[in-house]
Amino acid sequence: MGTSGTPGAAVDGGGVGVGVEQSRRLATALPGPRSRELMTRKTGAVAAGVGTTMPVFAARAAGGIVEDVDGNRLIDLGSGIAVTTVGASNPRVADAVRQQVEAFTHTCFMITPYEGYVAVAEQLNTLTPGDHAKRTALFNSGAEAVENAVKIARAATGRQAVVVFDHAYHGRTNLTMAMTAKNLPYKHGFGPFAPEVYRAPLSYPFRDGGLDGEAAARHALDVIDKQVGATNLAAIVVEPIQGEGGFIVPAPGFLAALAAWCRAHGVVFVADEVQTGFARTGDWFACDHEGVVPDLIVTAKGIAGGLPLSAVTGRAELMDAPHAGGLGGTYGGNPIACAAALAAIESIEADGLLGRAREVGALMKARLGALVERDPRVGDVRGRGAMVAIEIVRPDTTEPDAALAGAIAAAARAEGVIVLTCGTYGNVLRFLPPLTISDALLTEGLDVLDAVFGSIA
Ligand code: PLZ
Repeated sequence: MGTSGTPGAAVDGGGVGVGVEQSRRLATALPGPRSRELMTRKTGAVAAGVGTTMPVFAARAAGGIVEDVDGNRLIDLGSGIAVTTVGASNPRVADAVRQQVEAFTHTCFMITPYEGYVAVAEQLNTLTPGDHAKRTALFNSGAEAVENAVKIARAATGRQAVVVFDHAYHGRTNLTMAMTAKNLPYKHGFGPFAPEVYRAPLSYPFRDGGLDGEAAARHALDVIDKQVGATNLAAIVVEPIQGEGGFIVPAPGFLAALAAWCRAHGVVFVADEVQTGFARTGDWFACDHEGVVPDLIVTAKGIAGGLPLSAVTGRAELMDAPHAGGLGGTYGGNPIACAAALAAIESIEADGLLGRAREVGALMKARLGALVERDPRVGDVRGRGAMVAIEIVRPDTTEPDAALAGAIAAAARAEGVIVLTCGTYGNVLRFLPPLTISDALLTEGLDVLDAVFGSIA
């Protein structure tokens, strides 16, 4: 990929980053001695609440490889949770960051503005679904942007209630904890939570008996109508494909029916595309796939090639509703992060990463689909583009098997493949590699997974 050209070709790092060889290598057992030393320091210095999926410390990363401090090279099937979509150390992003650091690192956009912020806003206004007049505001994290979307919806409607869904994940701040469904690890002991947040049932084809999208939406809207009331409701916030909740793809028509109901009742329809956005699903945004046009769209993660940046983009009249000075923050739309975002967007366009996401997805779906056919412990394969997951169950049932999912992920990691889990029941293995991964590396990662399934009873 990148400057070296052919999508899917094995690359040595020249086109995807700064010289990290694109091959898996186990120089030591994992974790190696240097990582173990660092882990001891981490335990002594870092709050215990900050967890570690893989006790292996990174030294460098590029393309589809993360190299650790002991010289091990891991195949990255997680992109640092959907962030390094254009590749860790993407050359365009790295150059843009270097140039911006030399120009200036910070002025605070609210004090003396700069062009990069405006240019990112213009890009988002163009790239997000819908051709209506739009405005954008930039923030630092996904959670911060979700909170701001709620602030904007409340200011615009004069209403307070917010509806979210079963299995939702929206962040770890107080309001977004209230919006997130899962207690452990996100909420336990951290209440009280923000009021006026209500939860509706989701379309979850593997677990709702395959309700069609419209029926699932009617079910949700009935709950919303009876328990909240449209005239109290500022916004419905939904992930078009749920991320942390288990890569749950709602049945076709579910999102469109919710959006139509919102339009009819003056409710702001907010798409949280923090995990699904920026080419991950093979379109710029997951909403594009069904032609759903949200009133507000929240983005983060893949937006800036690894730098912290997030955004709320939406209808001009909604976005302009909060009073002057009502939105902001010291670092929101930091100039280095904005330069990185412009470079990441350029990479998605110049390197054909929307198409590449579909290729990566097709390869993963074929391999994981074969696993579903072959292994009764794999209940479902689902996803869109380069966002694919399998759900691990007790053989031939839908009963979640989190212990087995955890054991499989751990065994794959021990072989040098970064595999992430997710799901309300902790039984989903999710695959979301950087789009600059080669077919060869991706295939090798999936071979390791196959072997692990064969060896775990
Ligand atoms: N909305 C849809 O996926 C972040 C969370 C990891 P922040 N998902 C990864 C963890 O355990 O903290 C996410 C998301 C969706 C919002 C967020 C929040 O984004 O940048 O982590 O605040």
